[in-house]
Amino acid sequence: MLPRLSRRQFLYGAMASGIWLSLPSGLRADTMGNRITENVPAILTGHTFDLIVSETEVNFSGVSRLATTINGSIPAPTLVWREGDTVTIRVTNKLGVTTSIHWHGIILPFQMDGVPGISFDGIAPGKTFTYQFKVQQSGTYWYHSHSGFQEMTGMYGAIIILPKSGDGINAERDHVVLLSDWTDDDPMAVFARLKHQSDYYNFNQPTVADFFHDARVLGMSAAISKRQMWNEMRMNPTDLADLSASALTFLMNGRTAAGNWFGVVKKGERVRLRFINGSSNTFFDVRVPGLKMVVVQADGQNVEPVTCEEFRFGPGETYDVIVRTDEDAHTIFAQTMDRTGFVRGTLGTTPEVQPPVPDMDSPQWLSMTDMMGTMGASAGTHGGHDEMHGKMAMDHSAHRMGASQHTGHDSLAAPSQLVRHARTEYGATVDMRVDTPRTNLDDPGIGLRNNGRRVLTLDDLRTIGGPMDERMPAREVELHLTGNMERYSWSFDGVEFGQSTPVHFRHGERVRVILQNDTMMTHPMHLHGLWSELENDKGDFLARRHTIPIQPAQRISFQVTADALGRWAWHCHLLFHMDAGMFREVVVS
Ligand SMILES: [Cu+2]
Repeated sequence: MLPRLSRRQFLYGAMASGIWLSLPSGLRADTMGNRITENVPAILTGHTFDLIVSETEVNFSGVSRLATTINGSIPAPTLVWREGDTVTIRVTNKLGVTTSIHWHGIILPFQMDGVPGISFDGIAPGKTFTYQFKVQQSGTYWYHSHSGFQEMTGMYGAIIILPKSGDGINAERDHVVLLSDWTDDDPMAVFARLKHQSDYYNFNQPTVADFFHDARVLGMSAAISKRQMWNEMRMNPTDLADLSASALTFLMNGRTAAGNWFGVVKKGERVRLRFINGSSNTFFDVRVPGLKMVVVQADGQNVEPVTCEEFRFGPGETYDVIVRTDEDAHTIFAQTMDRTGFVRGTLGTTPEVQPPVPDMDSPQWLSMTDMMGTMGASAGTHGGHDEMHGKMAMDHSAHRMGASQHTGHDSLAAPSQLVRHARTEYGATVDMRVDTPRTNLDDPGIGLRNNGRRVLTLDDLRTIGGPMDERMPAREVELHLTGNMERYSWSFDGVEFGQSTPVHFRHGERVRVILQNDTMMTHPMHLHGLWSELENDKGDFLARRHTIPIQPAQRISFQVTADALGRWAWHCHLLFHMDAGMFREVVVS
């Protein structure tokens, strides 16, 4: 029984993964006591790797399409490196356009980082580029194209770096679980549609029935003001994702939900699952129903083990968890944040056993908290989508007093709470400014609040070993994540990448970066080449990350030790946000 599968998925999902399965059955890496069990992509080990970028025919939904692949598979081969080794990766471009590969989360010389226009010129058609660098870290990472929309059409794969001297994480079984999204449409056309109408793919629009529900619960006048408020803002409380299941098929290790990726485990085993969100547009909420997950690593860095039943992660992020199986089969369930779709796979002793698949949760509406931060919270925001009672003035300047309540800090021990909107935020590229941001990191986010499950939050994370640098930050850099939903414009401080100048870090400095989200969407912010050390609002170190998700109306900070000279990219990892302008160059000099 496959609940909630669309007819399309049901009919075609089963055949979906078979089309290109002409790969050599994977190699087995048997090292450090952890067994990496191959499934779909090849597993490549050693010091030297040859990767061929080309177009390959795939079929995920009943129609054949050309994907952009590495060595012919989706996902690309899993690369297994060893900490301390120097790796050489020859990438040959057999496409008709320039390509690139970026090693996400890997600390390396900037010329090897793989961002065309910043690190290098890209790899021209017919050419081979040789990446070479020393591997200075261990853990779970991934790689993907940084050219055009190639990542969205299949160019992503896992990287496992084996620690030089053990990482203290014991597991009898080890599986990569790489989640992604796929569209049958030309991504360029999808992008153009979003530019034209940003809620084109939102099929959870408020309906007449919703209005009468509100009228019943809140009273007619409150229901009218609630609707008016959203209309005046030209925003939509259900805008949780730019692209829904109407445009996307969700994949687990290259399989659709119906294709049901299978990972072999024995009953009672300790299993390490290396979750990678390699999607271009999708936040996933992940569970193994019935089992507790012990999170042992975030973004490749070991954390003090924390037990949860569910976690949310966005494009770019990785989490390693340990589960102990207690049945012959368990479902891995990943539903999208907007609750329009899911993907699932099975851990089990044999593929024949089919564990139950849960229903998706129902979608929730954005609340005042998601729009205005703490002021919204004090206006009463608890559960459901009934919190919009009363008419909130949408002239944000009325709330400017939020900023003046906080006096400036003369010490940099804790991040500044004073909200500073740049002059460039007052223009047509920005449709919303938050003056009373929330700094709480223990909020799991919309749709996960009070759902009866123990959901991981950023506040739960503690990287083992503490910060890489004990120095107090020498200065603060504050930037706001901004956008105009109607124009589908995304930016830092209202400035799209094309108009922007680089952010400068002095070589060797310890600097605090404050990001405030003045939009209604969660942005997974990825800084290349340097670690982002997340802290709480008191300045206490939490976790070393390469990608930090920032919720609507949230203000968070991290510290950076600018120890890597060169030019680096810093951007939202939602592919279309990056392309629409939420991208900055960072120069360390
Ligand atoms: Cu974004």
